[in-house]
Amino acid sequence: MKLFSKKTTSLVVAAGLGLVAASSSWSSESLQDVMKRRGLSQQDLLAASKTYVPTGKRDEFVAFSSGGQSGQIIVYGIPSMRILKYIGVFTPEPWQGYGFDESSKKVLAGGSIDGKQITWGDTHHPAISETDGKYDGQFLFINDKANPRIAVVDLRDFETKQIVVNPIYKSEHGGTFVTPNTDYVIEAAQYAAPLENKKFYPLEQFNEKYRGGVTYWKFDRKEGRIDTKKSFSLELPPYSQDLSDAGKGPSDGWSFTNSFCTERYVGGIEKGRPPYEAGCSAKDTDYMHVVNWKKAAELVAAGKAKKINGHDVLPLDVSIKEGILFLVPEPKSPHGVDVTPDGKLITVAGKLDTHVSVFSFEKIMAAIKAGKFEGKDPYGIPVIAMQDALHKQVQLGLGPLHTQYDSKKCVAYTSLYVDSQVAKWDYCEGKVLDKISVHYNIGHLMTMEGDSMDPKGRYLVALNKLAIDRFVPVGPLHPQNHQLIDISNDKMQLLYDMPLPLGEPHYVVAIEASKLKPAVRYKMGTDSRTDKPHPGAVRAGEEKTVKKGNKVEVFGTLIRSHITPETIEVEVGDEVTVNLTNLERAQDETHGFTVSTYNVHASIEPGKTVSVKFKADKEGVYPYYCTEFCSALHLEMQGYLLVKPKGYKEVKVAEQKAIYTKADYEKQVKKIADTQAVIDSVVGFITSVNYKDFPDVVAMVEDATDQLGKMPAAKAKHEEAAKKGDWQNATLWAEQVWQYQVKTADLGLRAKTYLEQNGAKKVGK
Ligand code: CUK
Ligand code: CUA
Repeated sequence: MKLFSKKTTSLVVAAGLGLVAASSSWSSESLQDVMKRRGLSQQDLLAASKTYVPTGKRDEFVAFSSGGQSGQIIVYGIPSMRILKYIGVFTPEPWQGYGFDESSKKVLAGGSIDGKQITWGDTHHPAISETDGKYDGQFLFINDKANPRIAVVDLRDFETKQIVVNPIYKSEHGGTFVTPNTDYVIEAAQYAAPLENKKFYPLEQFNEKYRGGVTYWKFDRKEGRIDTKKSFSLELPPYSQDLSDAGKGPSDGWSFTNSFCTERYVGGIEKGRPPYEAGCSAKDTDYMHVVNWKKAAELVAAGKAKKINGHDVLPLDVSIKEGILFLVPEPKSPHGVDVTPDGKLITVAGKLDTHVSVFSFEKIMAAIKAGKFEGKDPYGIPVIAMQDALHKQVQLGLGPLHTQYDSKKCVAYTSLYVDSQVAKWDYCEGKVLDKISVHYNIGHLMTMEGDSMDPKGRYLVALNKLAIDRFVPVGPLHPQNHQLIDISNDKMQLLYDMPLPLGEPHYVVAIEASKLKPAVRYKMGTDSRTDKPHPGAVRAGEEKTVKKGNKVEVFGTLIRSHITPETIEVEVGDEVTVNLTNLERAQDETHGFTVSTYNVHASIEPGKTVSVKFKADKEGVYPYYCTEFCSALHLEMQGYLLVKPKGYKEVKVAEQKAIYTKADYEKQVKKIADTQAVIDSVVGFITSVNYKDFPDVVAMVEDATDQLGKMPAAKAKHEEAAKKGDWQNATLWAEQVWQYQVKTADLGLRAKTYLEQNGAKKVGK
């Protein structure tokens, strides 16, 4: 108790002193003084107060940003713009053991193409799962443009669960976009190529043999996985399909995909031909593809698809004959296509045209119904005249790219790349309402839930491609700049610049924080990548090491501050699998695990079971340890992997000499009694209040009970050793009892603080 209470009080005193010192030095400076000293304007102060989230308070929205070439997802809060997490998706992420433990390696291996593992990705568009066209906060999807793949992230634990490879594309861009109930995840191709894998056709046969397409990945919400067998694609002309969006409300069942380079131009400057950029933007218009995906799914179910690389593909002639595919001309090399929240209009941003073109779904349907087409494209797809489909064209400025919607009716925001501006405009009346400059060269922009049927307004994030002079220089490669803009008033107000230090994020989606319901722990023994019980899981006391031939499998556990087992003995050449279950229930009590030089790492959150596997191909002594600072004795959370030479004979070594005496033992026993008093008082407090109403506290109490449960065995050992006068073992086993007490007390004190801060009430005895 002495040690314990001294430590605790001195810590409290130190913290108190620190606080006093800090507050006195700042209190002499007024807000005015700070403004003057830092050169801040009233406007700056207003902006700061709109973004500042004080300690203990939380953000209103959570944003999921594409990590661009990092192959990851970046999670941050709005309005604070504080980064909360990186999610490894197409790229290994060491902290979370992603790509360094067995189950996550399997997820990454799901993204292998032609038997080759690809460990990077060019992520572009994240999408949050929807129910009735509204964000439901359950799943997240993202695409990889470079290697045509999409990934599924479960928002219960923010972990990547699945990567699927598109079997017919070589690149893709128009993904991921979900249908209003997340029945399908849309992914459109980008650069046309032969759909059969590994088949060569010369560029001269571009028009005949190269194809684009759009894929509808069936999402099985119950399993939380994409069902590749029920997924299908539409064969499309080689038109460089680009961004896509799903219809909603009245347009549900349809989807819209932009294109560029419908010239089908093939460059080749080496052969004296004008370059791609010239040939691909020569025409005044490209095509928006209008697809009836609901009917397409029925056609596939009716056996009208043909298999390419084992995947159902509806051939062009079938789609044309069945009347599920139409084209609408759209101005020159457009970029974003964004359906309005009410599902009635479709905004296409011009890129090389200063207008956005707003198409009417109703008009498109009327033309289709009346069979009113201006002609056919070279592949026989009916083309609806632009004026027959157009609702309005609005001149916004140079380089319109992407559009998002406000909670206010008819209000949209479009990014202007060349002008480096955001335009606020009215898509019903067709007029510009406001403009604001951003820094610099904006790509996507994003409003809160602004691509759903229920936009929340409030904030807009501009995803700027260039940061130039905004931040302290860090070399020729600059960070990206996400700028937060207040859109709650008529005039937009720039609030904050956030440097994003990872890849070029293309798109970001943000959801109300209250809609996310992530777990704080796993059901004991869960494999988080399969969501199923892990075959390597064991409970406390069941730890074992099994050796079969040259395979050694460890079934171990982790709990503050102990790894079971503490030694793993193998022979050179053995294949070693270490399964570890984190027995903790308390929130945030993660342990990590690594073995020196074997390139394995696991992050094991409460309840999780993870396995790492390696070949012990080097004789020697390899420490393993916990990599998360989990407790005061975190550094002592260690063990040794002993890799012995083949046929090694044990050598008898003299026992370590005893160093502890009877006096040491008695000191330990006194320490144990004192600490028990602390525990008793904490337990007294906890049980005197309604702690059972606080699940977090219940979890801590369960963990504490676990620790206490280990004490009797250790206590019996120290008492028995003492009886024999073996002061060495008696002292060490008594120390172990005290370790269990410390961990119990640590949990108890945390529970007590939690209860005090969260308004626990006294309960009547
Ligand atoms: S794209 Cu990058 S700015 Cu991939 Cu949505 Cu438009
Ligand atoms: Cu467990 Cu550090």
